[in-house]
Amino acid sequence: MSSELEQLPFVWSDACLKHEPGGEVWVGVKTPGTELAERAVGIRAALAGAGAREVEAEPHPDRLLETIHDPALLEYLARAWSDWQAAGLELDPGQNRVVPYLFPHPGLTGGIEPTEPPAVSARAGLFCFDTMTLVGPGTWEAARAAIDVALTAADLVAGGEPVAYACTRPPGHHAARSVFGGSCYLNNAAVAAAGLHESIGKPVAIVDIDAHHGNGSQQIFYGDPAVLTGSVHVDPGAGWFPHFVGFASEQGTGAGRGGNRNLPLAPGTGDPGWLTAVEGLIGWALDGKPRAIVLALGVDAAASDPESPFDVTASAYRRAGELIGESGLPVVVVQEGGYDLETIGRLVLETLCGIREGQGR
Ligand code: SP5
Ligand code: ZN
Repeated sequence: MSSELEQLPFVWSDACLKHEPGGEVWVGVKTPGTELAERAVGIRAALAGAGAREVEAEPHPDRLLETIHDPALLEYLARAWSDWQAAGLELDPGQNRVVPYLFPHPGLTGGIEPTEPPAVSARAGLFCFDTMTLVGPGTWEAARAAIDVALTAADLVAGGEPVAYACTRPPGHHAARSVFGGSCYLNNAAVAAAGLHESIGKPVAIVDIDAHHGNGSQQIFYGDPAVLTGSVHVDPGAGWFPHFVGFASEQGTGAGRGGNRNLPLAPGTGDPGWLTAVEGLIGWALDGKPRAIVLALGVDAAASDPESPFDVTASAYRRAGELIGESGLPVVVVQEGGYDLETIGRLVLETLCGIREGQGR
């Protein structure tokens, strides 16, 4: 048995397996789900096989979660499935997941703040920004458990661990303060950052290397100097999700001006271009003198991944980990995307090995 990750703490909750997306509605068609429980199972197997130490997630109160998300979103998500069922929508018209059908665009409301509609079918569009992020019976329990996973990892780092890994599922970086989407419901990395700036100090930097722009983390902290947010991702201007945000011109506002950095890359980017961007992003974050790093680790930039057009190898993920580790800062690693079940465990493992090496351990 390998011991590459000997004693590295990875935080786990069985409840994270309870979310079953049940598909993704894309251009009106229900396609198979991509954000599957098997992802977390594959990661767990790889880390256990490398000698990492599994830590059960500790329940945490809602206090930090409520600093990140609008209470209306939390109340909605907690009841979305039971309300959908109670409204009979599961049987008539026969939809076994919560799916929105209209959205209160600013152009529809003319700038009037929309209120929560009494129709359950309409309510979904007030809180969800796409049609691909469905809610079913286990969704809330899993999403809330992922917050406990992230906060437990943040506690371990606050307690002196140089690095802790949070096996968060569903992922979180597309979830903004009052809306969810992109296979994400609650922003695990943002809540971990809130925990860290309370325990370790400000600022904290979120470094997001998922293949997609971390739009939720950007939005949550856009005007907040306590958390720097940086993301390297496939260029939304080249036709990629989240399409409307993630451009280099988005740099923060007010007291948070200069505190957001986007490095969009062309589809097809491989190791050299991706690693140059990752290194640049880490350098930018370190210029802000953070006290800790939250690594929003999506491994969907890998060449084998079905959801992104990047061509990144496992050894580049290891090098990215080294660069993070060489910062000398405490690191909470929060799982975001990564959809190739064959390679997801190895990609996470390589990244964590890199962090350890970079930290000189
Ligand atoms: C956390 C994360 O990596 N979320 C990624 C969400 C991006 N999904 C975009 C999907 C765009 C449409 N793809 C068509 C495939 C239909 N199944
Ligand atoms: Zn992604």
